[in-house]
Amino acid sequence: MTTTPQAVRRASPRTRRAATPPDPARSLLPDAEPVRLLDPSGTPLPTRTDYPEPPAEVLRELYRRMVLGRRFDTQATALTKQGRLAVYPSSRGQEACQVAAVLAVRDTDWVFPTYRESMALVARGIDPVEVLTLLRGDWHCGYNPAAVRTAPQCTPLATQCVHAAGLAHGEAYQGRDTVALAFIGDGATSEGDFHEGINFAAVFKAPVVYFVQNNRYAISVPLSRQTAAPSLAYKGVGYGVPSEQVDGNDPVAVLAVLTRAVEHARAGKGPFLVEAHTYRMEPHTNADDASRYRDGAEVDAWRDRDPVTRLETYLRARGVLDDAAVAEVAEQAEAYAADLRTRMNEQPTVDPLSLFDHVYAEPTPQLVEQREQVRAELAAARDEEGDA
Ligand SMILES: Cc1ncc(C[n+]2csc(CCOP(=O)(O)OP(=O)(O)O)c2C)c(N)n1
Repeated sequence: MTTTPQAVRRASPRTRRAATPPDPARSLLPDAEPVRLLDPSGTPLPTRTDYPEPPAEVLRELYRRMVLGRRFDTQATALTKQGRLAVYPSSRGQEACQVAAVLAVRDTDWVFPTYRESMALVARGIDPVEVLTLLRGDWHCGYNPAAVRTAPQCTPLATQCVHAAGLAHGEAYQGRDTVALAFIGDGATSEGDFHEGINFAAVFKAPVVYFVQNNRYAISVPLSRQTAAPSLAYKGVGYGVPSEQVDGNDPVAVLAVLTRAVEHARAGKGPFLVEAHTYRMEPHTNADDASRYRDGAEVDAWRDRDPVTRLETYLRARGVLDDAAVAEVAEQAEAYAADLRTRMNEQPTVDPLSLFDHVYAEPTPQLVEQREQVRAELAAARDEEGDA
């Protein structure tokens, strides 16, 4: 007797279940909805008992660093208008992501930032003047990456994903439990380096957390023109990497999800991918006009989901933040910005000839020639100034 398709469909439920192997992809997929622990008004949501809330003192520190971070960001934008900074990519609106991410890792872990992460770096405790050195037009990143376990801010999109995989693999290979946290934007997840980095990390179980800040735009390219994936977090499954989505304007949820992702990586279970849904409130940089590609009503809608206000409302309601504490943090933020202004207004002494240092261990003949050309031009300019 032959078995017809109809007969297979009629088979008992027990037989059918036994014939279906478990789907290994299921455990890798993110939840369909982003994790959210506070609603946009700051009211706690009782829906996610699987993500324990971080302790109150950690949340107070998260709030403090977010307020300082926002003030830093506003000051940096002002410095571009005063000619003290060549360019600045603001992360206003992304404070929950920027600050929670660095609170989720240890000082001994490594952070791999992009140009968008100046706020994250100051939240990590790096001197703000050092953080802005590159954007001021100097040739180096301003800080010693090895000393602060933070790579230089990457402008070439997604290259940091490969660096993070290599560093994390190297650290694990040497028996250390260092985790690498790689920031990346939504647009950059279309770059080859993102895919190569996450694939390498998955194959070698390198302890990397890939943290995608989906701020809806890659300069003027909206997410809808960037990907057909249901969400960017789904990009993990093809590489065997578990992932999660989170409301990126909910500071409590971002910290809870990233804390778990970091624990996963540190426990030797390999990389983890987190996608935070957030919004870039400012233009791509001060050199961009965002009104040419997005609508003011959209920006206003996101203003209502402000992460700083959301956390402040929640902490006040919980009784762990009051007027005096809020005023004290605001005062700290003003002092921080004033110090940054003063130091950024000091004329930096830069030696144009240092541009040629450290390009190669042995300078090429072309570099030697170009260096000589610049040296002669500088000397001539000095002579002219002397004559005048
Ligand atoms: C390899 C590479 N291609 C193109 C660019 C030019 N570029 C700079 S920023 C940017 C958009 C990136 O958007 P996204 O990854 O979403 O990050 P966001 O700027 O929104 O933080 C582009 C295309 C670049 N820096 N590097």
